[in-house]
Amino acid sequence: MKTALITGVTGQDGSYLSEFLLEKGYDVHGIIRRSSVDFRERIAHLEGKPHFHLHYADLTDSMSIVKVVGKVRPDEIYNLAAQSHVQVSFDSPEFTANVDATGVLRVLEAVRACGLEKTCRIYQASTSELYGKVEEVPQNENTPFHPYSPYAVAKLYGFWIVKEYREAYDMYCCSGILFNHESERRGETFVTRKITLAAARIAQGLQDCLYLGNLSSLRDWGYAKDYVECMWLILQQEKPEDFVIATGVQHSVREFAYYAFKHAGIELKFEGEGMDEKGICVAVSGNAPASLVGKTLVVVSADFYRPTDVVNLWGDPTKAKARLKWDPNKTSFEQLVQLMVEHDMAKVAGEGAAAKVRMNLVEYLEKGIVK
Ligand code: NAP
Ligand code: G4F
Repeated sequence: MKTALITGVTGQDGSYLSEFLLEKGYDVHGIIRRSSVDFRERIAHLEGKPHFHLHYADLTDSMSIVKVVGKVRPDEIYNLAAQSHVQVSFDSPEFTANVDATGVLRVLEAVRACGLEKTCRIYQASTSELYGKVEEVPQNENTPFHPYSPYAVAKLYGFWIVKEYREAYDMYCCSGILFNHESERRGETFVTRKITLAAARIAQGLQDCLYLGNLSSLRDWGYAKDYVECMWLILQQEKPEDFVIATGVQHSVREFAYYAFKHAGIELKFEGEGMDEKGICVAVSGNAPASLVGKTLVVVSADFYRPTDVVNLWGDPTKAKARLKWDPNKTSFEQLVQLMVEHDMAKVAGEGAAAKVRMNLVEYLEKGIVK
């Protein structure tokens, strides 16, 4: 039985990767951080399983990483932990660098300190944000990097230190340069999930309007569940190499919003330009309220613009297709939007029902019916 250690196990990718590795028969260890609320929704269903173990550690704390690596002695490490929100990296650049740059070095050094550099394979979660202010489209393994946010600059260090340790110490460590991948487990402040949740809430009368930033930004969006397989495949190759993981298909934020609202029963028409652009409801279907027709449901707000924004990400997955035998189009853009909206329609309906029960309870209490 192989042993894997996952940093960032509570995140979107960490949760899918844990499921994937458990199914492959791995003993899976994850590191978690102490928090005042125990909020581990994405891995709650795995806790208590015989081959799933959690350890407290933090990527900003070298000793904690050394202790876990020394205790678990993993065959494979998947370093997914990061302050992963690009906009937040402008507000917390130093913390972002500490986790996303120096944190990678701490993991590599922990492996060396524990004498595992010849046996332990390391996957580093690199990112298409490295291409930043892009110098060519689509982007492949040879496209020059031009990071365009504190997050991307920190991740660039992570990429290069992994490459350096591979060459200097002959370690099996490599990067997956993953383009955006989304899912029903995506954090709620990333643009796709923000949109699918808002579309569901607006369709169910629980939200009036969605405020977004740059609608023209272009992304290559894939399904996170498909992408974790690549992380594993990258570590199963004969030689350690870096790979671009992407679908090879590009869409704008505006298009994502259009299709998400459509799946929620709301037809949008976008009018105006730049900060004045609006998404107006022109028709409804299914259970979406007819009263939405004619209303402005998407508004552009300066609050969600970034000091520098990456606007043209489009990956070329040729190498991954050929060498990893991986299918980048297993889940299409349309299927991705649909599965996220369906999930959020059900989630919001549940929340709506729970909110109604709470409201009824408050009314009963006020009327003295329930004490
Ligand atoms: P995510 O949902 O934001 O998860 C990030 C994980 O990192 C969480 O488990 C978080 O723990 C953990 N973490 C943050 N700071 C930490 C610290 N100081 N010590 C230990 N753990 C820490 O991110 P994701 O979408 O799954 O992405 C996984 C990785 O891939 C990240 O490195 C991200 O930068 C990279 N990436 C993501 C994408 C994408 O489109 N999703 C694309 C390219 C690369 P808490 O739960 O305690 O916060
Ligand atoms: O969903 P986003 O916040 O993702 P972003 O910045 O592309 O970063 C994600 O993907 C990277 C891979 O390329 C990862 F490395 C990173 O960890 C993270 O997972 O924003 C996507 C685009 C941006 O251009 C942003 O300006 O959407 C634009 N956008 C427009 N309105 C918005 C909004 N982004 C957010 N988060 N919120 C908005 O209201």
